[in-house]
Amino acid sequence: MVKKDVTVDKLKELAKQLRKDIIQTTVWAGSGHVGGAMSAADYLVALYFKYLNINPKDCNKPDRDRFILSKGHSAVGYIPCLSLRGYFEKDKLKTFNHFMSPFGMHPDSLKVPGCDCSTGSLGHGLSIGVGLCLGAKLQKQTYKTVVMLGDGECCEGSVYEAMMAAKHYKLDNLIAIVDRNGLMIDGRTEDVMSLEPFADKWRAFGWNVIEVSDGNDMQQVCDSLDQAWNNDTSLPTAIIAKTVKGKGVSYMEDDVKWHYGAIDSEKAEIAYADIEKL
Ligand SMILES: Cc1ncc(C[n+]2csc(CCOP(=O)(O)OP(=O)(O)O)c2C)c(N)n1
Repeated sequence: MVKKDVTVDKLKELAKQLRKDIIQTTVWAGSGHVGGAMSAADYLVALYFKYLNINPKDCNKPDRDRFILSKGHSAVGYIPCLSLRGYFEKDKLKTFNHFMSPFGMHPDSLKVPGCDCSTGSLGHGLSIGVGLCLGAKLQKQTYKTVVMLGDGECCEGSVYEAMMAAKHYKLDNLIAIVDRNGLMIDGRTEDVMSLEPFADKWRAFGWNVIEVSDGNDMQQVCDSLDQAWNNDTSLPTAIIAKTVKGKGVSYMEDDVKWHYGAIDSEKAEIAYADIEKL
């Protein structure tokens, strides 16, 4: 059940907190894929605090909604979000990416409480989401599966096979969110492997498409998720959300150098001050 009492203002505050936790976790880890974690932070918070039917006290509830972080390298955003949502204490994030920690640079569903799917090798999450949605239909379960993809990830051909299957099997219980920050590991998507007209590609594959002009604006994030949750078509839904890589930190925003990086204490202080102003 969508939590109607969780307001946009409350979610904005939580997104600020998550961004600070991402910076702190990256400092503890020594380095991390911080840019794509910051672009995805608003959707992660909205999903975990308002939309997903989940219970941190009962991680394996059979009828829970599922979430797959297909862009698994953004674990430094996802795992602190699970902590913020109450799956485990924040103190445990101090071990992030350390030897023997449950928390690596990519999420491991056998070790991270609340994590439904191990990811990291790009291009697999949507296919796994298709399988979960088919399984839910066969078992007459009504839960939804949400898959978050990177736009650079959408260079992978397997994404398009999954898109085709989702329409074929009328998976109206599947929601894909593409974090369209325009950057990948080594440049702009449109220079490395152009995707445009991107939303039209999803439409051509038969999806119900919602385009979001600012996926870091919590009101727009919630409007798009309201629409997705109220999907009255028999089609799977794709939210194509324009975001900013490194969102919230002046020296990171829209700079491919911050796909992955290390943050020293001086840079961390600047980041916290920038985030406070959001
Ligand atoms: C199959 C595969 N190939 C290459 C990589 C290495 N890799 C990690 S992140 C990344 C770029 C992904 O770009 P995008 O999906 O746009 O992520 P974001 O900008 O949201 O961080 C690549 C190529 C990988 N993880 N998996």
